[in-house]
Amino acid sequence: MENDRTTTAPSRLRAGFVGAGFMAEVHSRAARAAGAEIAGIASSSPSSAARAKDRLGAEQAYASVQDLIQDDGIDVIHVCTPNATHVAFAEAALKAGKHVVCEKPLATNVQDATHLVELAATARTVATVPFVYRFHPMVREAQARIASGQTGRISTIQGSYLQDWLLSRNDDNWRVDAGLGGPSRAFADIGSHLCDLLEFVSGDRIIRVGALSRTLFSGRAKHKDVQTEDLVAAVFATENGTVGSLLVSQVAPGRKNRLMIEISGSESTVQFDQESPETLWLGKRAGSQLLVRDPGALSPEAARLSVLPAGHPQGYQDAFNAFVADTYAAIDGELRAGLPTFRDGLRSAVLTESIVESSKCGEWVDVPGVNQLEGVQ
Ligand code: SOE
Repeated sequence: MENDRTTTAPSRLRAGFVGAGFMAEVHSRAARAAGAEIAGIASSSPSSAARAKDRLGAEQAYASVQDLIQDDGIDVIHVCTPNATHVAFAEAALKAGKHVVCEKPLATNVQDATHLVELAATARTVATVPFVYRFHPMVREAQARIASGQTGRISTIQGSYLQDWLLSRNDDNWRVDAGLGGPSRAFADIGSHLCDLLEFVSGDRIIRVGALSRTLFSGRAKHKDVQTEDLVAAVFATENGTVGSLLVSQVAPGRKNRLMIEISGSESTVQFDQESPETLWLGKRAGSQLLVRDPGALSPEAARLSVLPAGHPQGYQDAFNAFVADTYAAIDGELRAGLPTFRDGLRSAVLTESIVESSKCGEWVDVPGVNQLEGVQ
C-alpha cells in the first residue's frame, strides 16, 4: 500500500507490533505514550491478531507478519514474540527499511545476533533492545555517581535477579523449550537484564566467568524433557580488575522481579533494587543513607527520566516508556545517553554463550568483547 505521507508537518511515527502477548501490550502502551500511532499488529494467526487489535487499540490486524513488515505505511516494528523467532522477524523488518525494537534476548546465539548487528549497520535504521531497567532514574543516579568517581575505585560488583513464577514442576512456559527459547532460559531471559545493568552502571566489562547452573525438574507440565536451566550462579572478573558474582533464579519463592545490583568502591557502595525503584542505597563506612528519588537532587540523566514529581512513584512501565521515547528520539535523529542497541543485544548473546559453556565444562571461560567478534565493526 503506497503511503502518501508527504505532509510538511512532522508526521507521527506509525508503529507495528509482531506478537500478541503481554509484552506487545507493554510495548504498545509505551509507543502510544511516545506519541506514535498504533498502526497495526500481526500474530501467529489472523484471529489472534484480531483479538490483540482490540486489546492494544491498534488500527489494523494484519493477516500475516510479512504483510505488516512490508506495509510502507509502517515506520517501526516492535518484535514481541518468542526468542527463536526474533532473528527472522528482525531481519525481515531491517531489510524492509524499518526501524526495529526487538525484545531480548535479541537472538538465541552469537552468530544470529552478529548477523542482525551487521544488518542494522547496513540498513542505517535504529535498532534497539529493551534493556529497560537502565531507564529507572535511580539506576542513572547510581551510574552517574560511579562515573563521577564519587564511589571511588570499584572493588566488587554483585547482583541477582530472582523470580518464582517457575517454582513448581507444574509451572510451564514456551521459554522452557530450548527450541523456542534457546539453549539458556533463566540466564538468557533475566540474567541478560542483570548483566546489562551491571556493565552499564559500573562502566566495566565482564571478561571471565565461572558458572554453575541447575535444572530442578527433568520434566514440566507441557515439556517432558527439560534441558534449560532454572538457576545459575557465577563469579566473574572484569576488565578493570574487579571481582564479581551473580545469582539468577526463576525458582526463588516470594521473589517476583527482584533484580538487585550492589557495586562497592573505595569511598562508597551503591545498591539498587528493582522492586523498590524509587530509592538508591548509598553505603558508607560512616553515614550510609537511602536516597529517595527527588528530581531536584539528582544527576542530569536521572532528573531527565523523572517524569513525575517526588512522592509520585515511578515504575516499570515508566522505564519502558522512557526506553521507547528514547528509541523514537533516535529515529528522529536525537541519540540520547544509554540507549540499548542491537550491539548490546549481541553483548548479551556473547555473555549467555560464555555462561552456558562454563556451566557445561566446569571451567573458567574468557568472554570476548563485541569488537573482538568476527565481522562486527
Ligand atoms: C519473564 O521472566 C520476564 O517477563 C522477562 O522475559 C522480562 O524480560 C523481565 O523484564 C520480566 O520477566
